[in-house]
Amino acid sequence: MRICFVGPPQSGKSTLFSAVVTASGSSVDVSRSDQSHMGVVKVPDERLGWLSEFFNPKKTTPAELEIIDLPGFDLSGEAGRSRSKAHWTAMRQSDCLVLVVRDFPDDSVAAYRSRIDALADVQELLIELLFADLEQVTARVEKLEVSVKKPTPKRDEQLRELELMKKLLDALENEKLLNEVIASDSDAKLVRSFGFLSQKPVLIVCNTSEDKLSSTPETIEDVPVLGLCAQIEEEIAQLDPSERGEFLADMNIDASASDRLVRACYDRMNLISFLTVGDDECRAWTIPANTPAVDAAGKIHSDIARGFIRAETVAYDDFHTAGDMKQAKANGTVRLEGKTYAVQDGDIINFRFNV
Ligand SMILES: Nc1nc2c(ncn2[C@@H]2O[C@H](COP(=O)(O)OP(=O)(O)OP(=O)(O)O)[C@@H](O)[C@H]2O)c(=O)[nH]1
Ligand SMILES: [Mg+2]
Repeated sequence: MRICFVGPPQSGKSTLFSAVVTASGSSVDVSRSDQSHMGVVKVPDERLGWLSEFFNPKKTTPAELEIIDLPGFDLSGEAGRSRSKAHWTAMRQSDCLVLVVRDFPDDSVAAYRSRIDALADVQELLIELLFADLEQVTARVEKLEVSVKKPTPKRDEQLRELELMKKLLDALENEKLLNEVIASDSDAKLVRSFGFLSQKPVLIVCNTSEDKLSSTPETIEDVPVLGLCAQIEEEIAQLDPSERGEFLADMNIDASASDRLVRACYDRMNLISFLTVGDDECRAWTIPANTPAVDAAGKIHSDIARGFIRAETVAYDDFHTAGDMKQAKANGTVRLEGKTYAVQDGDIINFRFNV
């Protein structure tokens, strides 16, 4: 799963990126030729930490999230930069867009870009996503209208797609984001390869000054907002992990932005984690909510899905309360689930399979 930072120039995207990547202890921070950065962060999970202490395995593997940090660009052309093709592609290939807007005063930045207006920035970004989709959909409609005139074996399929594309075109022309319009799984499947931007889950990061943190709005344009101070977060990330807790408490912040951001993206993307445990490895796996057990098994290995027999499942909380597997079984909290069982966040699963 991949998230992508976008926003106006100098809004603090790279500062936040560096904070999140450093805090995660990840060494991956690749500067790419298109001026973007790529990093991998661990998804914080207290449950995995506890299980790892309990089982003392050779290896502990947290879930991971990829982050792309794109350089900002200004719609007004003030900054004289425009998004390159590579940047559009990076956005289309992401699973969640994080719009980072600036809400802090800074003289050095002010010289570069004078406006501090989070609402206007968000509105412009959302419109930008919409226009990018409009361009793609328009081109697709034009192409399909030509091809459906020919009696090819694909004609029925093309007619179906054309009907859907016209619906999308109508929505976009009325400034409706595609996530409101593409509702059914079959429609979503039909358009998946386009990577429409206004269809993606979006989260706003309001990069604000310390004194304004508590007054960050909960939503802007109906999109959830995470308020943070990127510069402070970067300082926190430089600290030794053991000192971070105290620092956060002093600042009256209950988790570092890195943790909160990753968690918030997880929620926006409707993702959950299930856990596997043992002496060799304790591991968290990322799946979409409501994934059937057999597909969760396939995440680990296609053989486990193919030879699926049962998912021996216990909720983390039940295991934690019981203290060990024997007691969890005695408490009747260890269940044998079938292929269609919808895996729950925090399920500890042992897949029984036979190939
Ligand atoms: N006061 C203050 N300054 C910040 C904060 N976050 C970033 N800055 C400063 O703002 C400037 C721009 O930060 P960057 O993180 O490079 O911004 P960016 O969005 O990556 O910029 P582009 O990639 O050029 O679009 C730098 O001088 C940062 O030190 C913050 O939370 N508070
Ligand atoms: Mg940057």
